[in-house]
Amino acid sequence: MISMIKAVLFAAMMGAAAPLLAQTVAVKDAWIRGTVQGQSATGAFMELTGKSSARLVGAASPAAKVVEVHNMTMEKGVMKMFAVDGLDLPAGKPVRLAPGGYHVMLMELVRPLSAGEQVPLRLTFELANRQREILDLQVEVRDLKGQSARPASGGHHGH
Ligand SMILES: [Cu+2]
Repeated sequence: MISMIKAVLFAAMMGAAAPLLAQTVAVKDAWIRGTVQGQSATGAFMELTGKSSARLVGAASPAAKVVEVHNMTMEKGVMKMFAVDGLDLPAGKPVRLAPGGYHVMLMELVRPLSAGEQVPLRLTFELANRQREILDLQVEVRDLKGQSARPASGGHHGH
């Protein structure tokens, strides 16, 4: 923790412009919902935990031309989905991106995504000192119901 703070302070003092490779935010249970032929968009879901406070401010993937952070709310009985400019991650508190709520939206997909494949996804975070961190992931595509194509590996009960 101390060394991380020192590293961040050092970067701030140096006025570093280049994004750091992410060490601040941990990702758990990331998955992308698989698509059918002709479907142009899908969602990526995961659990994010910041060691210190951070904000998810962007995402990108070679599988989609447009990637945005979205949220969903119920409005007069209708689910509405909209882009947000970021998602706050309070220090030490897991934040879930899950169907029906926050998600990373992949739009203008360049091809269908089938269960079992791995899709690169890059997340950009902004830290409390405005420094940006990049996190590159390989995210497993699951079927439409969110089931893994791989045999269950246990430990999938949430808390
Ligand atoms: Cu969306």
